[in-house]
Amino acid sequence: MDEEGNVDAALMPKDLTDELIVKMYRDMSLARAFDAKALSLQRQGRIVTYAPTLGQEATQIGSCMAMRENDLFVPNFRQHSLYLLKGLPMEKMFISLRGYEDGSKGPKDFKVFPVVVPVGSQVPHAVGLAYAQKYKKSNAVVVSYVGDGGTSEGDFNEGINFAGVWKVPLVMVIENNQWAISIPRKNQTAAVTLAQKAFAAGLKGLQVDGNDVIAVYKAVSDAAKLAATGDPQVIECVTYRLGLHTTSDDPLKYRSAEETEEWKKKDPLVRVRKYLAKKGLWDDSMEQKMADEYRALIDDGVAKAEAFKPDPNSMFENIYSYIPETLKDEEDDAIASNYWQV
Ligand SMILES: Cc1ncc(C[n+]2csc(CCOP(=O)(O)OP(=O)(O)O)c2C)c(N)n1
Ligand SMILES: [Mg+2]
Repeated sequence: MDEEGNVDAALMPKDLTDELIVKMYRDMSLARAFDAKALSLQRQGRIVTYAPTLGQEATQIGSCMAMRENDLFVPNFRQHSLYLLKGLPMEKMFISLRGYEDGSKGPKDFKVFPVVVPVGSQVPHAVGLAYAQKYKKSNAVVVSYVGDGGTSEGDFNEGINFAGVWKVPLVMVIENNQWAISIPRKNQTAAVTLAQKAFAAGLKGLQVDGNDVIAVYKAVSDAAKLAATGDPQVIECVTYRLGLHTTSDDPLKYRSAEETEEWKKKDPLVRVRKYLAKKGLWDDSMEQKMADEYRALIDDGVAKAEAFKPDPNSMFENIYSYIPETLKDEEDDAIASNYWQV
């Protein structure tokens, strides 16, 4: 799909109905509305540091929609939309962003792993999880995400190397948003593409327009089918981080406003909306209705998250599978001192 919303009909995935494309647009819009709210709350001191997804919605929603119900997701720290799409309630999104682990606990059989911050460290986990699917003879495929910067890490290269040797059901999505904080793509690697890093590990690598939700959907659907047969795949989605690295960052210190303006012309939402409008599937009143619906959903989530009172003892959970003696002593002291009762 080009920037004017024109699609090459010969390349259109057969299973992609108009209804699904409307869903894609709605999901991308929810991701963007959530993102705007999170940024605003951080600026008011109501949530902790936040890594925006602005501009990267097609990569995330297209890849997520391409996977089947029982497939598993191993993100890094920027794929907030996966949690929303896979069923994490809105209030939990904000509870998590307010710093409470309770927000990461999804519904039963939740398919998305928690956020990880050490860059690249999710890749060996994803490969191990994919190996476990093969071992258990489950037909689930694992999709994992890494940034352009993350592909320079040992973890990424070690991970895909083992994926090739073990022939695991893995789709590795490289979310190439052109920047790793202040390091531009051209200073990240001399490799012509990031997709080609797959070849050294014996995997297939494909580069796709990461701002074209239909292209991402097609590439990841095809890759998932191959991965399920023990043929792991790497997909590089070429996109752009329109916003800040995180709320602790000021991109104007290291990149030009002109560059960002150029990428705004490739906005992944605008082209889908143009496509739908041309087909008579979307109009201004639907846009307004959706915006009102999402505002209510998000405001309700924020209100519930701000009313949430964490159990102070929960800070001792989720670290070990059991509580070691030393930590137990600290927990006992904390309970005895009642120090959180202020
Ligand atoms: C091992 C490690 N080194 C450095 C950092 C600090 N850091 C956080 S995000 C980031 C850049 C990541 O860039 P990229 O992989 O392109 O992902 P993006 O943030 O662009 O989504 C860095 C250097 C970290 N979290 N972990
Ligand atoms: Mg990046």
